[in-house]
Amino acid sequence: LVSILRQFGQGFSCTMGWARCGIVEQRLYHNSFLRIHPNVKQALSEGRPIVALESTIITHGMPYPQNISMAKDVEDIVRTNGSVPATVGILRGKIHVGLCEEDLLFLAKSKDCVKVSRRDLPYVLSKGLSGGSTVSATMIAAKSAGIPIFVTGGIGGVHRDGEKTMDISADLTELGRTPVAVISAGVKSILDIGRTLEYLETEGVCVSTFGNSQDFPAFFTPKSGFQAPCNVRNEEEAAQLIACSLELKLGSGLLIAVPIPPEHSVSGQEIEEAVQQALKEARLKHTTGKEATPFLLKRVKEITGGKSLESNLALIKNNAQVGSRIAVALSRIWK
Ligand code: PSU
Ligand code: MN
Repeated sequence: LVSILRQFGQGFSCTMGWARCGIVEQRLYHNSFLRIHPNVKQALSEGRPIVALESTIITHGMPYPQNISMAKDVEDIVRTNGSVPATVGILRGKIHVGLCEEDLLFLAKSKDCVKVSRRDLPYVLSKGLSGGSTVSATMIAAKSAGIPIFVTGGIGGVHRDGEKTMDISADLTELGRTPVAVISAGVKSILDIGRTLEYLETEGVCVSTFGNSQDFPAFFTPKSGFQAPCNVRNEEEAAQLIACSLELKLGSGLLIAVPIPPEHSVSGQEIEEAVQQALKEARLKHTTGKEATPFLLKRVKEITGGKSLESNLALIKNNAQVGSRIAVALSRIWK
């Protein structure tokens, strides 16, 4: 099998083909916790564009049944735009890269799935548990499988009052240490966006907006009031940015922030009021640690009467389209 994979590797004119085969070999012989779906494996061996997707958004970010229809729609959008979707999830102690419909439904319906970040992986895997992968855990899985592009809705960040509580998402340190490009709609205003951008700078993460503005988006709204350090105007420029980072072997990730399409954005003031109320409730209830983000997301949704969920769905689908096209553009220049 190794020799077949090597021959495959020789068929590629470029180093990425080799690197991918190397990763497949490594997986077969060294990482018994990784399961790559046959469709994803085939796409990897053929050098086709692939987009990794997270699953905490399914298990902890949205209610059933919106979560399952979102997960399937996003995969379809990735396919329609030319890439192979690879949703990452943890099932019975294995990290799956690429989920079948049954697995997706299991995660969407499950009430006791763990929210799995980098620090949770050894525990969850060694105990044979199941869970949704956060941005940090999904980046690790994507890197292990050889997938450089990952689409999500929003990443974690420095929480408001983070300078006192030290509640800073592991997503930010992961972006500093794992070479995967994360396509998101920026950072939610439940977080301290200014400090999040500062932290990303410290971690050496290349942060770029996508489109015709350098305004860093705030998830539900296209502008956060902060500027991103970089801007790419289209999929080709985004792919060149990612290819450059990979070629330099910086070892760090990139954050490509795609603003929500204006027709789906919620008024900044309406969101801010909901966020303030949710934060107050979280403080009263002493909701901290990994429960903080899911609690705030749920309350903002309830307070806005479901409006935030509608925008959430629209922006994720938009990110999936952009991310899939970036993966296609990258596959042309980075083999
Ligand atoms: N932000 C969202 N929706 C989400 C998350 C963040 O708008 O579903 C999830 C992502 O999986 C992210 C995680 O990686 O929450 C961050 O959690 P924490 O803040 O506990 O690091
Ligand atoms: Mn946290």
